[in-house]
Amino acid sequence: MLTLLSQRQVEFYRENGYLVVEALLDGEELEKWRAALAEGMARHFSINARHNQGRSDHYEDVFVQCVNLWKTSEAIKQLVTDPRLGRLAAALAGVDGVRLYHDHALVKEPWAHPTNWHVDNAMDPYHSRQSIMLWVALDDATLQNGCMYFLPGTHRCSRFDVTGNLNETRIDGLLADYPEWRALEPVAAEVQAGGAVFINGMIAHAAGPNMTVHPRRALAMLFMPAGAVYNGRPAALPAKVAAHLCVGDEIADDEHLPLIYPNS
Ligand SMILES: O=C(O)CCC(=O)C(=O)O
Ligand SMILES: [Fe+2]
Repeated sequence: MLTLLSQRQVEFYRENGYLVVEALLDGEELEKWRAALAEGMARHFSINARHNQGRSDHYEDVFVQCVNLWKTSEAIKQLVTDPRLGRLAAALAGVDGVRLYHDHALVKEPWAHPTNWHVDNAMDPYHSRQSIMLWVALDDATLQNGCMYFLPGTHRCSRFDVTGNLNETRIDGLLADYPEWRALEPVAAEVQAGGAVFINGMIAHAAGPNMTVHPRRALAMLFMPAGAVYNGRPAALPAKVAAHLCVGDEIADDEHLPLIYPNS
């Protein structure tokens, strides 16, 4: 596993709001991650309904998403709580420590629709420009099968009150709130299997449709800066964690939101 990033990579991330890293995983690790994803998703669907409950058909046509596989799969837990990944994320975000807010599997099936433009952290239970996601490609993510796209630099001027809507049929709903971004050229982030994209929680991003007959698999980790405080939006927090939080409280539940780095 790649464990060091260059100063140039850190600068690129801070300037643009995302960073593509090739070969985060070596070939053997990639196979282990793929097997863990298959096992973790099978286990998830043996417990949960196959369909994303409460979601419209449109969202189901965008991807199959499974949140918090680490809670039911020991194999996934080992991967997504790896302090080496937390250390890379913390270095890019410029924070002392990170907690795992949640993991999620994102599988774009053949003919899946595009992922609408959105801003992740605006939906999260804490607001921070240092929130960071690590999105690991378990298949080559290409222009054909739905790689991600970014509006570079938008992580510095996006607002916490505008999320974009993953559920509507228009891909560009987010831009109704940011008409000035219509002039920005999106950058496609193709990445080979085993590579990854670090994504600032406040950058505008999207993904294309899958125009191939193979799934596009990814496993992502949302890392919350240690010390982040609750904004009153429960989002994907476990209900029992949210029930004990008041707006302004630090979110520091070691059982449900483990400190990944430092992990002493
Ligand atoms: O995998 C995708 O298509 C998009 C994922 C995404 O936007 C996210 O995980 O926040
Ligand atoms: Fe996203």
